[in-house]
Amino acid sequence: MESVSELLDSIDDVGRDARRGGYSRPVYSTAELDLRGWFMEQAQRRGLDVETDRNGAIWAWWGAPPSNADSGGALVTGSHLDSVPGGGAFDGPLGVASALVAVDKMRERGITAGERGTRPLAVTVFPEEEGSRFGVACLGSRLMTGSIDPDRARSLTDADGVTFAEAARKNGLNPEHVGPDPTAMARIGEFVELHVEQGRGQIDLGPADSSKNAIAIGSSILGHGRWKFTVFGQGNHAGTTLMADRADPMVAAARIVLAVQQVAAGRDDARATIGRLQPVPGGTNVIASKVEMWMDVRHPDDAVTASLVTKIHGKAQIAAAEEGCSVTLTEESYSNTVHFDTRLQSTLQDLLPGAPTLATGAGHDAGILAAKVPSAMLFVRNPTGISHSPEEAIERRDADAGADALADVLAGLL
Ligand code: HGY
Ligand code: MN
Ligand code: MN
Repeated sequence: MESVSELLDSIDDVGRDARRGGYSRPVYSTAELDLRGWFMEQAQRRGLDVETDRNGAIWAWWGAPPSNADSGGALVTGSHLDSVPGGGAFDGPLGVASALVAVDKMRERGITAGERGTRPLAVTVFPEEEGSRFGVACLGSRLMTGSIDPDRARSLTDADGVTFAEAARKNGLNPEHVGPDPTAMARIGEFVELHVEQGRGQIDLGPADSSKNAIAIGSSILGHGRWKFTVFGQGNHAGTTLMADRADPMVAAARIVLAVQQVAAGRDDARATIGRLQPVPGGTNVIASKVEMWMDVRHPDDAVTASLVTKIHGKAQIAAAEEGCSVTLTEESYSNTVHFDTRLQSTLQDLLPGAPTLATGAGHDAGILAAKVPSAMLFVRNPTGISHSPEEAIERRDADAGADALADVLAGLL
Protein backbone atom coordinates (compact mmCIF):
# COMPACT_ATOMS: atom_id res chain seq x y z
CA MET A 1 0.00 0.00 0.00
CA GLU A 2 1.36 3.40 -0.96
CA SER A 3 1.63 5.99 1.82
CA VAL A 4 0.13 9.47 1.50
CA SER A 5 3.60 10.91 0.98
CA GLU A 6 4.37 8.40 -1.77
CA LEU A 7 1.10 9.29 -3.50
CA LEU A 8 1.92 12.99 -3.25
CA ASP A 9 5.48 12.33 -4.45
CA SER A 10 3.96 11.00 -7.67
CA ILE A 11 2.48 14.45 -8.46
CA ASP A 12 5.37 16.43 -7.04
CA ASP A 13 6.37 17.89 -10.42
CA VAL A 14 2.87 18.74 -11.66
CA GLY A 15 2.31 22.48 -11.96
CA ARG A 16 5.60 23.68 -10.44
CA ASP A 17 5.88 27.46 -10.88
CA ALA A 18 9.53 28.38 -11.64
CA ARG A 19 8.84 32.13 -11.41
CA ARG A 20 6.78 32.22 -8.20
CA GLY A 21 8.07 29.08 -6.54
CA GLY A 22 5.67 26.45 -5.31
CA TYR A 23 2.77 25.34 -7.50
CA SER A 24 0.32 27.12 -9.78
CA ARG A 25 -2.54 24.78 -10.67
CA PRO A 26 -5.54 26.93 -11.66
CA VAL A 27 -8.74 25.11 -12.52
CA TYR A 28 -8.75 23.53 -16.00
CA SER A 29 -5.09 24.43 -16.51
CA THR A 30 -2.83 21.69 -17.89
CA ALA A 31 -1.52 21.11 -14.36
CA GLU A 32 -4.95 20.75 -12.78
CA LEU A 33 -6.16 18.56 -15.62
CA ASP A 34 -3.09 16.36 -15.10
CA LEU A 35 -4.00 16.08 -11.41
CA ARG A 36 -7.59 15.18 -12.35
CA GLY A 37 -6.22 12.44 -14.56
CA TRP A 38 -3.96 11.25 -11.74
CA PHE A 39 -6.90 11.12 -9.33
CA MET A 40 -9.14 9.21 -11.75
CA GLU A 41 -6.38 6.71 -12.46
CA GLN A 42 -5.72 6.20 -8.73
CA ALA A 43 -9.44 5.78 -8.07
CA GLN A 44 -9.90 3.29 -10.92
CA ARG A 45 -6.84 1.36 -9.68
CA ARG A 46 -8.81 0.96 -6.43
CA GLY A 47 -11.91 -0.24 -8.27
CA LEU A 48 -13.85 2.95 -7.54
CA ASP A 49 -16.46 4.01 -10.12
CA VAL A 50 -15.53 7.46 -11.41
CA GLU A 51 -17.92 10.09 -12.77
CA THR A 52 -17.78 13.86 -13.33
CA ASP A 53 -20.89 15.84 -12.49
CA ARG A 54 -22.46 18.78 -14.26
CA ASN A 55 -20.35 21.27 -12.31
CA GLY A 56 -17.05 19.53 -12.95
CA ALA A 57 -16.71 17.79 -9.58
CA ILE A 58 -15.26 14.27 -9.80
CA TRP A 59 -16.91 11.49 -7.74
CA ALA A 60 -15.14 8.16 -7.13
CA TRP A 61 -17.70 5.66 -5.72
CA TRP A 62 -17.02 2.70 -3.46
CA GLY A 63 -20.39 0.97 -3.65
CA ALA A 64 -23.30 2.06 -5.83
CA PRO A 65 -24.37 5.69 -5.33
CA PRO A 66 -27.63 5.97 -3.36
CA SER A 67 -30.52 5.98 -5.82
CA ASN A 68 -32.91 8.11 -3.75
CA ALA A 69 -32.87 10.79 -1.10
CA ASP A 70 -34.43 8.71 1.68
CA SER A 71 -31.51 6.31 1.71
CA GLY A 72 -29.76 8.52 4.25
CA GLY A 73 -27.14 9.32 1.67
CA ALA A 74 -23.57 8.25 1.21
CA LEU A 75 -20.54 9.11 3.25
CA VAL A 76 -18.44 11.53 1.20
CA THR A 77 -14.88 12.70 1.71
CA GLY A 78 -12.55 14.71 -0.48
CA SER A 79 -11.10 18.14 -1.18
CA HIS A 80 -9.65 20.03 -4.17
CA LEU A 81 -6.67 19.86 -6.56
CA ASP A 82 -6.51 23.44 -7.79
CA SER A 83 -4.10 25.84 -6.06
CA VAL A 84 -3.42 29.50 -5.45
CA PRO A 85 -0.62 30.99 -7.56
CA GLY A 86 2.71 29.83 -6.07
CA GLY A 87 0.93 27.68 -3.52
CA GLY A 88 2.16 24.80 -1.42
CA ALA A 89 2.11 21.09 -2.25
CA PHE A 90 -0.52 20.09 0.30
CA ASP A 91 -3.44 22.58 0.21
CA GLY A 92 -6.07 20.38 -1.42
CA PRO A 93 -4.06 17.37 -2.66
CA LEU A 94 -3.38 16.19 0.91
CA GLY A 95 -7.11 15.67 1.48
CA VAL A 96 -7.51 13.86 -1.83
CA ALA A 97 -4.47 11.60 -1.37
CA SER A 98 -5.42 10.87 2.27
CA ALA A 99 -8.91 9.82 1.16
CA LEU A 100 -7.46 7.35 -1.36
CA VAL A 101 -5.12 5.88 1.29
CA ALA A 102 -7.98 5.77 3.81
CA VAL A 103 -9.87 3.55 1.34
CA ASP A 104 -6.82 1.27 1.18
CA LYS A 105 -6.58 1.16 4.99
CA MET A 106 -10.29 0.41 5.40
CA ARG A 107 -10.05 -2.44 2.91
CA GLU A 108 -6.98 -3.78 4.74
CA ARG A 109 -9.13 -3.83 7.90
CA GLY A 110 -11.76 -5.89 6.05
CA ILE A 111 -14.22 -3.02 5.78
CA THR A 112 -16.39 -2.68 2.65
CA ALA A 113 -18.63 0.24 1.69
CA GLY A 114 -22.05 -0.08 0.09
CA GLU A 115 -22.67 -3.67 1.13
CA ARG A 116 -23.47 -5.77 4.20
CA GLY A 117 -25.40 -2.87 5.69
CA THR A 118 -22.78 -0.21 5.15
CA ARG A 119 -23.35 3.01 3.22
CA PRO A 120 -21.58 3.70 -0.06
CA LEU A 121 -18.55 5.96 0.18
CA ALA A 122 -17.45 8.58 -2.35
CA VAL A 123 -14.13 10.39 -2.71
CA THR A 124 -14.82 13.75 -4.30
CA VAL A 125 -12.70 16.46 -5.93
CA PHE A 126 -14.31 19.89 -6.18
CA PRO A 127 -13.15 22.34 -8.88
CA GLU A 128 -11.99 25.94 -8.35
CA GLU A 129 -11.88 25.81 -4.54
CA GLU A 130 -9.30 28.61 -4.48
CA GLY A 131 -11.15 30.83 -6.91
CA SER A 132 -7.72 31.65 -8.33
CA ARG A 133 -8.83 31.66 -11.96
CA PHE A 134 -12.43 32.93 -11.87
CA GLY A 135 -12.32 34.93 -8.63
CA VAL A 136 -15.00 33.18 -6.56
CA ALA A 137 -13.82 30.82 -3.81
CA CYS A 138 -15.33 27.31 -3.78
CA LEU A 139 -17.02 27.89 -7.14
CA GLY A 140 -17.69 24.19 -7.74
CA SER A 141 -19.29 23.45 -4.38
CA ARG A 142 -21.18 26.78 -4.51
CA LEU A 143 -22.67 25.80 -7.86
CA MET A 144 -23.67 22.34 -6.62
CA THR A 145 -25.31 23.69 -3.44
CA GLY A 146 -27.02 26.55 -5.29
CA SER A 147 -25.12 29.26 -3.41
CA ILE A 148 -24.10 31.15 -6.53
CA ASP A 149 -26.31 32.26 -9.42
CA PRO A 150 -25.42 30.06 -12.43
CA ASP A 151 -25.65 33.02 -14.83
CA ARG A 152 -23.16 34.93 -12.69
CA ALA A 153 -20.88 31.90 -12.58
CA ARG A 154 -21.05 31.41 -16.35
CA SER A 155 -20.01 35.02 -16.93
CA LEU A 156 -17.05 35.04 -14.52
CA THR A 157 -13.87 35.69 -16.46
CA ASP A 158 -10.21 34.87 -15.91
CA ALA A 159 -7.26 37.26 -16.43
CA ASP A 160 -7.34 36.53 -20.18
CA GLY A 161 -11.07 37.28 -20.48
CA VAL A 162 -12.03 33.60 -20.84
CA THR A 163 -15.42 33.02 -19.24
CA PHE A 164 -16.16 30.14 -16.89
CA ALA A 165 -18.75 29.00 -19.45
CA GLU A 166 -16.06 28.81 -22.17
CA ALA A 167 -13.64 26.98 -19.89
CA ALA A 168 -16.36 24.58 -18.76
CA ARG A 169 -17.35 23.83 -22.36
CA LYS A 170 -13.73 23.33 -23.37
CA ASN A 171 -13.49 20.73 -20.60
CA GLY A 172 -16.49 18.67 -21.52
CA LEU A 173 -19.23 20.34 -19.48
CA ASN A 174 -22.40 21.90 -20.86
CA PRO A 175 -22.26 25.40 -19.36
CA GLU A 176 -26.05 25.62 -19.58
CA HIS A 177 -26.24 22.76 -17.06
CA VAL A 178 -23.92 24.20 -14.37
CA GLY A 179 -25.80 25.12 -11.23
CA PRO A 180 -27.76 23.57 -8.35
CA ASP A 181 -27.55 19.77 -8.41
CA PRO A 182 -30.26 18.37 -6.12
CA THR A 183 -29.48 14.80 -7.24
CA ALA A 184 -25.84 15.15 -6.20
CA MET A 185 -26.84 16.82 -2.94
CA ALA A 186 -29.42 14.12 -2.11
CA ARG A 187 -26.69 11.49 -2.39
CA ILE A 188 -24.60 13.12 0.37
CA GLY A 189 -25.39 11.90 3.89
CA GLU A 190 -22.32 13.46 5.51
CA PHE A 191 -19.16 15.13 4.24
CA VAL A 192 -15.73 14.93 5.89
CA GLU A 193 -12.77 16.88 4.50
CA LEU A 194 -9.17 16.36 5.58
CA HIS A 195 -6.89 19.34 4.97
CA VAL A 196 -3.42 20.55 5.81
CA GLU A 197 -3.57 23.07 8.63
CA GLN A 198 -2.87 26.50 7.22
CA GLY A 199 -1.83 28.29 10.39
CA ARG A 200 -0.07 27.69 13.69
CA GLY A 201 -3.08 26.27 15.52
CA GLN A 202 -1.56 22.82 15.95
CA ILE A 203 2.19 23.39 15.82
CA ASP A 204 1.91 25.86 18.72
CA LEU A 205 0.27 23.19 20.89
CA GLY A 206 3.48 21.25 21.37
CA PRO A 207 6.62 19.78 19.82
CA ALA A 208 6.42 18.81 16.15
CA ASP A 209 7.93 15.40 16.88
CA SER A 210 5.17 14.27 19.22
CA SER A 211 2.20 12.45 17.75
CA LYS A 212 -0.05 14.45 20.06
CA ASN A 213 -1.80 17.25 18.17
CA ALA A 214 -0.80 15.86 14.76
CA ILE A 215 -4.52 15.66 13.91
CA ALA A 216 -7.18 18.20 14.89
CA ILE A 217 -10.95 18.32 14.43
CA GLY A 218 -12.44 21.41 12.82
CA SER A 219 -14.93 23.42 14.87
CA SER A 220 -15.52 26.48 12.68
CA ILE A 221 -14.45 28.42 9.58
CA LEU A 222 -13.94 32.17 9.74
CA GLY A 223 -16.35 34.22 7.64
CA HIS A 224 -14.49 35.61 4.67
CA GLY A 225 -15.12 37.71 1.59
CA ARG A 226 -13.46 39.17 -1.45
CA TRP A 227 -13.94 42.69 -2.82
CA LYS A 228 -12.54 44.43 -5.88
CA PHE A 229 -11.30 48.04 -5.76
CA THR A 230 -10.95 49.97 -9.03
CA VAL A 231 -9.09 53.27 -8.66
CA PHE A 232 -9.48 55.65 -11.60
CA GLY A 233 -6.91 58.39 -12.33
CA GLN A 234 -5.40 60.12 -15.32
CA GLY A 235 -3.07 58.06 -17.44
CA ASN A 236 -0.13 60.10 -18.59
CA HIS A 237 3.57 60.31 -19.45
CA ALA A 238 5.98 59.69 -16.57
CA GLY A 239 8.43 62.28 -17.88
CA THR A 240 6.34 65.18 -19.12
CA THR A 241 3.75 65.28 -16.33
CA LEU A 242 4.77 67.47 -13.38
CA MET A 243 4.07 66.00 -9.95
CA ALA A 244 1.56 68.77 -9.19
CA ASP A 245 -0.38 67.91 -12.35
CA ARG A 246 -0.95 64.25 -11.62
CA ALA A 247 -3.98 62.17 -10.65
CA ASP A 248 -1.99 58.99 -10.08
CA PRO A 249 -4.18 55.99 -9.13
CA MET A 250 -1.12 54.04 -7.95
CA VAL A 251 -0.56 56.63 -5.19
CA ALA A 252 -4.21 56.42 -4.16
CA ALA A 253 -3.99 52.63 -4.29
CA ALA A 254 -0.91 52.65 -2.07
CA ARG A 255 -2.78 54.74 0.50
CA ILE A 256 -5.72 52.32 0.34
CA VAL A 257 -3.42 49.31 0.90
CA LEU A 258 -2.13 51.02 4.04
CA ALA A 259 -5.67 51.83 5.18
CA VAL A 260 -6.66 48.17 4.79
CA GLN A 261 -3.78 47.13 7.03
CA GLN A 262 -4.51 49.83 9.63
CA VAL A 263 -8.25 49.14 9.88
CA ALA A 264 -7.74 45.39 10.30
CA ALA A 265 -4.85 45.79 12.73
CA GLY A 266 -7.15 47.96 14.83
CA ARG A 267 -9.72 45.19 15.39
CA ASP A 268 -9.03 41.99 17.36
CA ASP A 269 -9.26 38.85 15.24
CA ALA A 270 -9.74 40.79 11.99
CA ARG A 271 -7.61 39.93 8.95
CA ALA A 272 -7.53 41.95 5.74
CA THR A 273 -5.23 41.58 2.78
CA ILE A 274 -4.61 43.15 -0.60
CA GLY A 275 -2.90 40.25 -2.30
CA ARG A 276 -3.39 41.24 -5.89
CA LEU A 277 -2.88 44.65 -7.53
CA GLN A 278 -2.90 45.39 -11.28
CA PRO A 279 -2.04 48.86 -12.69
CA VAL A 280 -3.46 49.53 -16.15
CA PRO A 281 -1.75 49.77 -18.60
CA GLY A 282 1.25 48.86 -16.39
CA GLY A 283 4.24 50.51 -18.09
CA THR A 284 7.36 51.59 -16.24
CA ASN A 285 7.30 55.02 -17.89
CA VAL A 286 3.52 55.35 -17.74
CA ILE A 287 1.34 56.92 -15.06
CA ALA A 288 -1.44 54.38 -14.73
CA SER A 289 -4.95 55.31 -15.80
CA LYS A 290 -6.48 52.90 -13.32
CA VAL A 291 -5.53 50.33 -10.70
CA GLU A 292 -7.50 47.17 -10.02
CA MET A 293 -6.88 45.47 -6.70
CA TRP A 294 -8.55 42.73 -4.72
CA MET A 295 -9.15 42.66 -0.95
CA ASP A 296 -9.76 39.67 1.32
CA VAL A 297 -11.39 40.48 4.70
CA ARG A 298 -12.16 37.99 7.47
CA HIS A 299 -13.54 38.04 11.01
CA PRO A 300 -15.49 35.57 13.20
CA ASP A 301 -18.45 37.95 13.31
CA ASP A 302 -19.94 38.60 9.85
CA ALA A 303 -21.37 41.94 11.01
CA VAL A 304 -17.89 43.07 12.04
CA THR A 305 -16.51 42.08 8.65
CA ALA A 306 -19.18 44.23 6.99
CA SER A 307 -18.36 47.18 9.26
CA LEU A 308 -14.65 46.85 8.54
CA VAL A 309 -15.31 46.90 4.79
CA THR A 310 -17.47 50.01 5.18
CA LYS A 311 -14.73 51.73 7.18
CA ILE A 312 -12.07 50.79 4.63
CA HIS A 313 -14.30 51.96 1.78
CA GLY A 314 -14.72 55.37 3.46
CA LYS A 315 -10.98 55.76 3.86
CA ALA A 316 -10.45 54.69 0.25
CA GLN A 317 -12.84 57.35 -1.03
CA ILE A 318 -11.01 60.06 0.92
CA ALA A 319 -7.59 58.87 -0.25
CA ALA A 320 -8.75 58.72 -3.88
CA ALA A 321 -10.32 62.18 -3.77
CA GLU A 322 -7.18 63.70 -2.24
CA GLU A 323 -5.18 62.24 -5.12
CA GLY A 324 -7.60 63.60 -7.72
CA CYS A 325 -8.85 60.08 -8.38
CA SER A 326 -12.06 58.13 -7.82
CA VAL A 327 -12.63 54.60 -6.54
CA THR A 328 -15.29 51.90 -6.78
CA LEU A 329 -15.65 48.81 -4.58
CA THR A 330 -17.61 45.67 -5.55
CA GLU A 331 -18.13 42.48 -3.54
CA GLU A 332 -17.01 39.38 -5.48
CA SER A 333 -17.79 36.61 -2.98
CA TYR A 334 -18.74 36.15 0.65
CA SER A 335 -18.91 33.08 2.92
CA ASN A 336 -20.45 33.44 6.37
CA THR A 337 -18.68 32.09 9.43
CA VAL A 338 -19.46 28.37 9.64
CA HIS A 339 -19.83 26.30 12.82
CA PHE A 340 -19.59 22.62 11.96
CA ASP A 341 -22.34 20.13 12.88
CA THR A 342 -21.91 19.56 16.64
CA ARG A 343 -23.27 15.99 16.56
CA LEU A 344 -20.82 15.00 13.83
CA GLN A 345 -18.01 16.86 15.57
CA SER A 346 -18.60 14.98 18.83
CA THR A 347 -18.70 11.68 16.93
CA LEU A 348 -15.28 12.55 15.51
CA GLN A 349 -14.06 13.39 19.00
CA ASP A 350 -15.21 9.94 20.19
CA LEU A 351 -13.43 8.34 17.22
CA LEU A 352 -10.25 10.38 17.73
CA PRO A 353 -9.92 10.69 21.51
CA GLY A 354 -7.64 13.51 22.60
CA ALA A 355 -7.58 15.27 19.23
CA PRO A 356 -7.72 19.04 19.74
CA THR A 357 -10.40 21.09 18.00
CA LEU A 358 -9.40 23.86 15.61
CA ALA A 359 -11.20 26.98 14.47
CA THR A 360 -9.69 27.69 11.08
CA GLY A 361 -9.22 31.01 9.34
CA ALA A 362 -9.16 29.28 5.94
CA GLY A 363 -12.15 28.61 3.72
CA HIS A 364 -12.97 25.11 2.44
CA ASP A 365 -15.58 23.28 0.38
CA ALA A 366 -16.68 21.67 3.65
CA GLY A 367 -17.69 25.17 4.73
CA ILE A 368 -19.97 25.53 1.72
CA LEU A 369 -21.47 22.04 2.09
CA ALA A 370 -22.01 22.60 5.84
CA ALA A 371 -24.96 24.84 4.97
CA LYS A 372 -26.75 21.86 3.40
CA VAL A 373 -25.42 18.60 4.86
CA PRO A 374 -23.67 17.62 8.11
CA SER A 375 -19.99 18.33 7.47
CA ALA A 376 -16.76 18.01 9.40
CA MET A 377 -13.06 18.62 8.92
CA LEU A 378 -9.83 17.01 10.04
CA PHE A 379 -6.59 18.98 10.00
CA VAL A 380 -3.04 17.67 9.73
CA ARG A 381 -0.34 19.62 11.55
CA ASN A 382 1.81 21.96 9.47
CA PRO A 383 5.19 22.49 11.20
CA THR A 384 5.82 25.82 9.48
CA GLY A 385 2.29 27.11 10.04
CA ILE A 386 2.67 28.75 6.61
CA SER A 387 0.28 28.18 3.69
CA HIS A 388 -0.53 29.66 0.29
CA SER A 389 3.25 29.65 -0.04
CA PRO A 390 5.95 27.14 -1.06
CA GLU A 391 6.88 26.90 2.64
CA GLU A 392 3.67 24.99 3.46
CA ALA A 393 4.85 21.73 5.03
CA ILE A 394 3.77 18.39 6.43
CA GLU A 395 5.84 15.78 8.29
CA ARG A 396 5.56 12.43 6.47
CA ARG A 397 4.58 10.65 9.70
CA ASP A 398 1.82 13.21 10.29
CA ALA A 399 0.53 12.71 6.73
CA ASP A 400 0.18 9.00 7.48
CA ALA A 401 -1.40 9.74 10.85
CA GLY A 402 -3.92 11.82 8.92
CA ALA A 403 -4.87 8.94 6.65
CA ASP A 404 -5.15 6.64 9.67
CA ALA A 405 -7.40 9.16 11.43
CA LEU A 406 -9.51 9.61 8.30
CA ALA A 407 -9.85 5.83 7.97
CA ASP A 408 -10.91 5.62 11.64
CA VAL A 409 -13.49 8.36 11.12
CA LEU A 410 -14.89 7.00 7.84
CA ALA A 411 -15.05 3.46 9.24
CA GLY A 412 -16.81 4.78 12.32
CA LEU A 413 -19.35 6.74 10.26
CA LEU A 414 -19.94 4.15 7.54
O1 HGY B 1 -8.74 31.31 0.93
C1 HGY B 1 -8.91 30.36 1.68
O2 HGY B 1 -9.17 30.54 2.85
C2 HGY B 1 -8.81 28.94 1.18
O3 HGY B 1 -7.49 28.52 1.25
N1 HGY B 1 -9.33 28.79 -0.15
MN1 MN C 1 -7.63 24.29 0.45
MN1 MN D 1 -6.13 27.42 -0.08
